[in-house]
Amino acid sequence: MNNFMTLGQFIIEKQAEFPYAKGELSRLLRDIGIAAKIVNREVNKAGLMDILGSSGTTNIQGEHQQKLDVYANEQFIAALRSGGECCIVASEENDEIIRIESAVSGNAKYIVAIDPLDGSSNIDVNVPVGTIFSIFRRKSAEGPARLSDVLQRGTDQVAAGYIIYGSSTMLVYTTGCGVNGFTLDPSIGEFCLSHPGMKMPESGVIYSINEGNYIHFPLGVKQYIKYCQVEDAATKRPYTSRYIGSMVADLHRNLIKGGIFIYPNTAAAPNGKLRLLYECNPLAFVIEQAGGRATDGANRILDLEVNELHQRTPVFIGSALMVSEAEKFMAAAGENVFAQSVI
Ligand code: AHM
Ligand code: MG
Repeated sequence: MNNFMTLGQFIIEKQAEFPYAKGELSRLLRDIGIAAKIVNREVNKAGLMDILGSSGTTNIQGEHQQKLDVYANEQFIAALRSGGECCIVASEENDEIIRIESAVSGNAKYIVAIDPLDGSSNIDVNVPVGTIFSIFRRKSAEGPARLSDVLQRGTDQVAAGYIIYGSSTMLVYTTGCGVNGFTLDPSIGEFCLSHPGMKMPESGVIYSINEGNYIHFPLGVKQYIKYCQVEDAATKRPYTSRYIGSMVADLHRNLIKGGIFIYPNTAAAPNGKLRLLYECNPLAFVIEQAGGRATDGANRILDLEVNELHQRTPVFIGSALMVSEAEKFMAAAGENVFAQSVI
């Protein structure tokens, strides 16, 4: 007998705890797991194939898309389409929502928001990248599902998670009852439960922020960074600075070791860079379920109103005590957080 549990077995076991569950969410999670394996295979052999480099197209944010982004997007959409449980996909790589007509006629009730390949600028230098996903129930009762079904608050998510394609590949997800992590065993092609009941340390010694943008940061963030760098034995400062440039990888490390990740607003980008629907909300759900916190510097991410598909938000996410400390600096800096003063 094997003493490990595969993702498929785990999902079925969890479903059995909800006697009225029809298995639709379980099948949806299974579909995401299948697409993740296909993307993982391609990410791993990216250096061997003529798949790197620009695909020559640009996404709605005006960012350069790379071939693997496009590939990952296609794989996840194809898996969700053939699975039949998802009626709309909202993707970072698509300007508009993607309606899955066959699933609509079959009364599919789930909506998936996805960043198919986060950190894609790191692909061609062998640095970890990730996939982020968020799952909602559609709100409208009949007719084709629509954009308003997608624009739901983070608190409405029924499941969310990420896949990290790193030194090993992991799928980490929550359905609102804690967080579980599965490591891909390439020898059997299965995600196996390796990190049950993941808990984020209340505090840590790692801060993750692109300090190259320091000059543009709000005053509160500048002051918090200085706080991280001051010597203080009681709080184990100075902290360690770690920034990979793939949010999934930075958060995954901080989830395990304890730490804070900040991508703030700046004068030039008043809403920050990262997207609410398919980056910040799903990761906030996971981190909160692991005991951490996620805010925009003042307000809980999961409570933010979602008005646009590709809406951005500043994000302060990680160990609960560290996020609270950073928030104090933001509050103390007052309303005019865009003050361009240099400390
Ligand atoms: P992407 O989805 O286009 O890859 O952008 C998101 C990424 C995050 O993974 C990462 O934390 C951030 O952008 C890095 O941005 P920057 O280079 O400005 O620090
Ligand atoms: Mg992204």
